[in-house]
Amino acid sequence: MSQDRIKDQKHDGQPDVSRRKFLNTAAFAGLAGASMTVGLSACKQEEKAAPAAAPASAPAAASEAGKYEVAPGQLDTYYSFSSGGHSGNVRIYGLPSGRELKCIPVFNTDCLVGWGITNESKAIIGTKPDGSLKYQTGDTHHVHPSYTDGTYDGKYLFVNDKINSRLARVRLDTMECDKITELPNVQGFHGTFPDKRDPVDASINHTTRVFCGAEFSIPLPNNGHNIEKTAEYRSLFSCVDSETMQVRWQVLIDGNCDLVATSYDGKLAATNQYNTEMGVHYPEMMSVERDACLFFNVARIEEAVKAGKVTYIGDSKVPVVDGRKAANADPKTALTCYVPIPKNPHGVNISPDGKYYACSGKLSPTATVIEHELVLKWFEGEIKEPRDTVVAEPEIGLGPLHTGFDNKGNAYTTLFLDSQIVKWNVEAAIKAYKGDKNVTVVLDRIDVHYQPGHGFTSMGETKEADGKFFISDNKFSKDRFLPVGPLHPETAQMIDISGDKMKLVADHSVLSEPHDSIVVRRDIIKTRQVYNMDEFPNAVKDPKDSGVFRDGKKVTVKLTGQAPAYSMPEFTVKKGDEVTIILTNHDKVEDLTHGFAIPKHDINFIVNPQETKSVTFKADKPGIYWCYCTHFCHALHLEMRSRMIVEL
Ligand code: CUK
Ligand code: CUA
Ligand code: CA
Repeated sequence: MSQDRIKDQKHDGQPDVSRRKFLNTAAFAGLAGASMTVGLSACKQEEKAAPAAAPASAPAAASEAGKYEVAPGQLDTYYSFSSGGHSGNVRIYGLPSGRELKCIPVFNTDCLVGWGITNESKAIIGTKPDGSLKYQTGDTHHVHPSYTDGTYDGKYLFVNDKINSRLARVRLDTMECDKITELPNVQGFHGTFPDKRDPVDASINHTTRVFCGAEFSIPLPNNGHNIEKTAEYRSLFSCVDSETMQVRWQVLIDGNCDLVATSYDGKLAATNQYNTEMGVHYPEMMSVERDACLFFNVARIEEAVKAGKVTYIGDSKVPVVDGRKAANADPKTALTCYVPIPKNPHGVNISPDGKYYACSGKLSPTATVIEHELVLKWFEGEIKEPRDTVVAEPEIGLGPLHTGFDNKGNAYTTLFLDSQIVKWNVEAAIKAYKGDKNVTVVLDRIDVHYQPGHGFTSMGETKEADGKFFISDNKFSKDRFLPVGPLHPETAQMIDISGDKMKLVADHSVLSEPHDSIVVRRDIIKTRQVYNMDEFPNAVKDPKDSGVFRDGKKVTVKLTGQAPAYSMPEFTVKKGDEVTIILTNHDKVEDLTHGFAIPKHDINFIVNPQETKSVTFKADKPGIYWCYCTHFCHALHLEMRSRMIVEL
């Protein structure tokens, strides 16, 4: 694959017609073994009947181009919130323009704002006893906002960290992270989804729980014992309280968790499982024809927790209930339901009408449709086999991963191996599954560039899905943008899905390496323009309160900033002091941010209007240090300085 990539690389600005070969499907067929080959040929037959693919890089017609343009001075109609992958952050861009708006540091450190440098951000990320950060890296895959009654309420955004098994919460009024929780006994925390309403208390219609799936199975507890007993490795599915951010409970399961979806009535959470084999190496993980989509009965789990039918793992105080298959054979008392799905499925998404879950096959060319009501019926004992909850399984193409929905009953699935998006109709697929031969299931296909992972529609994960845009988050961009060296950006391609045929209307470059995004109508998001000084207990409310306050070797320096000056032009500390600087921005004007950097002390952070931040460091180098404003704020921005004197 890497050789093909190099061979296909063109730097002359001309589109390379052979580019789609660079991850050729034959190689993957070999990898996936016999069942993939079957899938491959089956799909090829179907391909003939399906509508032809759009021309590879058809530009939007000239007359169309202006339609998606956001003119200077105009605002976008949507926010897109996007995970930053192993950048550890969350990004915001506008749609349809693709304008980059902000990177929110979450699990990473970021000297633009001082994330991981200020005391306040360190307290959120978590520190070791010596005050240094507990973790400095993260891998964000899935971002989902809080819901009220099935649609976004603009309050919070939740995002996972796969590396260190943490869930973070971002406040949407300030677009800053305010809490991070580490999940006990979990590795590879991957999928996450908040509930869309409270499943237990019908009077509460907003997000109260955030569900978190663990992808990797480990010895429980993971303390050096039982390392070779791989058949006993297990994963946990966790529920975090959206307000306190405490872990409420966990479910011990067979197999693994990958992505997570929640139902609109709050009754079920679902996760796709690609490793029901509980294999340790990938050939084992591909050994069975069907893995599963696993459903959790939230109310029953919480009853079991209440009734004390729980265990505890290691030092963890989080109650754990038993969701393993053998313990849940009787549907009427089961906490979990394992629905068989072909093969190493990836992605589980619920349709905006709340009726169906779509689970893609990844190594099978199919999407499996599971009916929500039928899963509930299985839990009531009215349906015998979990597999009988499946109402459709159309063949849609090779390497299907994630599905987005419009408001007309159509699904749009990314096909990683085919480098395409396939549009298919859910009700038609259900009819075809029942034997109706006169329905057209696959309605359209379009090439994307290249190898799409996530795909999502505007408002598509809410009951307000509007059927306007589908964004294909492609894993390879190769020749689509100016070359920037061996590491390429990714492409978020914008497709107009409002008509019968999909239309590729924009290539947006995105910095490596987003996994998932959501597209939110702009009226839902209500941000603050400035902070409120009273919210910061350590605020220096009056410039007259500025000064150097000594308590033995501990020194607190209180400062304010108002363009173009800090309240003290200089301050003096002694060598060996532990210095805490508290800085309050007294400017009230929107967008008037100040910075504060201290040369040779590795200090760099900002304070936004009316905000207070603090840093603590050792003053161990005698001399003078010009603390300066890093953020352009005023005609006299360069003059905005304060002299730190460190005496011998
Ligand atoms: S996983 Cu990345 S393409 Cu983390 Cu959502 Cu499917
Ligand atoms: Cu204050 Cu630049
Ligand atoms: Ca498998």
